[in-house]
Amino acid sequence: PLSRSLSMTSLSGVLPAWEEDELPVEDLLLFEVAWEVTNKVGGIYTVIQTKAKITVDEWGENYYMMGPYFEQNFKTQVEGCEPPNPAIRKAMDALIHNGCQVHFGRWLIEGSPYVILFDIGSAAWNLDRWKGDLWQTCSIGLPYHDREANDSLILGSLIAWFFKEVSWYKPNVIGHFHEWQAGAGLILSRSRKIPMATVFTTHATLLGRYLCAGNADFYNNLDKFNIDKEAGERQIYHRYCLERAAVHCAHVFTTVSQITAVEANHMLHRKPDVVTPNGLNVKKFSAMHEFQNLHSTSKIRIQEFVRGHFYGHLDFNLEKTLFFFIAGRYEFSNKGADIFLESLSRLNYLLRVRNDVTVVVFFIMPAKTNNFNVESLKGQAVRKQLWDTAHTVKEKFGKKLYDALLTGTIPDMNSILDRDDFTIMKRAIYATQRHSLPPVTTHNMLDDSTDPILSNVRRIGLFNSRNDRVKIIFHPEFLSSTSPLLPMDYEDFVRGCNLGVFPSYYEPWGYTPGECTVMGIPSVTTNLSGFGCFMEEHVSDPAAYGIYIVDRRFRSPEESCNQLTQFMFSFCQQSRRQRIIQRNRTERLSDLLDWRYLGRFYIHARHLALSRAFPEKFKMDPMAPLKVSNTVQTRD
Ligand code: G6P
Ligand code: 1S3
Repeated sequence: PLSRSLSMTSLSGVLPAWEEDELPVEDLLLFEVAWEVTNKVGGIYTVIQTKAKITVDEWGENYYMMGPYFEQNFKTQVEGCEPPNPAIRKAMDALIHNGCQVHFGRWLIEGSPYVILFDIGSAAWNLDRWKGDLWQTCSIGLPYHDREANDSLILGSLIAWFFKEVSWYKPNVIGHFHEWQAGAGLILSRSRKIPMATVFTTHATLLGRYLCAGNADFYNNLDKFNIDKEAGERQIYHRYCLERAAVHCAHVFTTVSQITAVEANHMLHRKPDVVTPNGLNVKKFSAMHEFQNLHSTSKIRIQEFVRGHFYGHLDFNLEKTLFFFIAGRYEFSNKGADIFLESLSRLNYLLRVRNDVTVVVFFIMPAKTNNFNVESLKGQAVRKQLWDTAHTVKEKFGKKLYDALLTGTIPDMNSILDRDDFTIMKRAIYATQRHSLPPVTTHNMLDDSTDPILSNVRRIGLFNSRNDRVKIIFHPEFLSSTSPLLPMDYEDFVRGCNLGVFPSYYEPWGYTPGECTVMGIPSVTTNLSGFGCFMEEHVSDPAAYGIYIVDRRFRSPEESCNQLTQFMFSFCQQSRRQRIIQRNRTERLSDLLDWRYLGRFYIHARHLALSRAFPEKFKMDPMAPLKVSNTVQTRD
């Protein structure tokens, strides 16, 4: 068999089954709360946005997402409408009559879930009172200068108030809260004894993220950190308290991977009840070759960009050029950009001495910039000018050729182009002369001298010179199809690349390699990322399927660098045919990442929460066997 089966038991212990008639969702309301509902900040947006479809399929009109209201997001992503449920309307009105704005509508994503969005600004005048309430209830004090924590308290207070109003109508409610920013709502609802079942999911722990970024040997010292002291020293003690209190108030606590479950146990002192791995909304093409064609068309667009960026230095063969990329939140060492750069410098050496392949590497990580730089824009303008010149000359050439053929003659090829044609061609070629190397970054960086990627590029000396076989392009902004420089959205860009490289040190799940997988693009991940561990557990030979897992757990950084270099070098040694076969195999793993299967863990978490919150009404047999239909098998 090409892979082992994914069984629900292997991930999170035994998943008990419910009797079919035990859980009538018509009598239940499900509310999912996150700061990133209609509001893209990072990975949690992807979780709730991609999961919406399967949740709406299950819950229909009884499913509501809740988050902060931002006018721009509402205008562009939400279709306002009336709540169909009178209890929701009345609860909203109670808040509105007290001067707080609440908005309702359908989020225009797949599944069109209902959203209830709370205007933080309209309720900010309550902040001091609500801070007092929080202090009285659980002795957590928030400093005035932490805007994010204050906003999360306002959101949480509004949400707890809303749940209180809903509870007058006595529905059975499940509240699922994501990450510490939604934690206050859970803490306040529970402390006010509102009858509801609660789930809290963490997508990373606050301390884990900070400690890893600070270069601590995190995983070997998990049990040794003095967590209160560490949080205090980083001035995040109050946030940490919100996170930890939410974890302990919830009926059910979940996180996105086994590795983060271990981390949470140490950092937050509660073992997660369920691991809820992140899925994707996988779309299958009816024809297998379809995604290969998409790779080809997107790659042509990236090649066009590269032609412009390297104008005057295009002495490498684009047919023998591979495109690698790293993308994500700009956390230099957490996302593994540090070992990636070091490995690229080694790869550059290997390719110079042993291979004729060129690798162009894109870093897509947003940093502070002052717009595109002139040199990059000029590159695309020069390319466009060359294209226009070639087109003009081709038109004239074609017309003369056509006229000659009409008169039954073959024209003299030496005189078919006149002096003017040569002049405009020469001028176009002269315009491609440049006295500087193609730029490493596409934007004017605000912190150029201290930027970690640029500092390391300077250290290893990868400046896009002619001798280098590894070229670097740092695009410090997320991609957009409306960009004047590289007009592609992220999905098309990924499709056009050959390899995604994500050698993270801190990565609770890691969507980027998963997104590559479902598009049939091979990727590098690590055994410190939730995704990497998940693949290691469920696929018998991940590398054969284009999932290269760097060992960052049991090897030194030097050894991990060497392993990453070897992965990239052997990838460069593959023939085109081998790459095509490998992409087919990568795409076959998509089923493993589909919410249609991974959504079962969320269902389980909700059932468990109901059985704990309302044990008389909702019973769950922990020893009941797992249903066989929950098993995913990859195709051979
Ligand atoms: C797809 C297309 C082929 C193309 C290939 C390029 O498979 O169907 O027509 O040649 O991509 O693959 P490469 O790995 O060189 O980017
Ligand atoms: C977090 O976002 P991040 O990139 O800061 O949550 C994501 C969704 O669960 C997860 O994929 C990622 O690893 C975490 O780090």
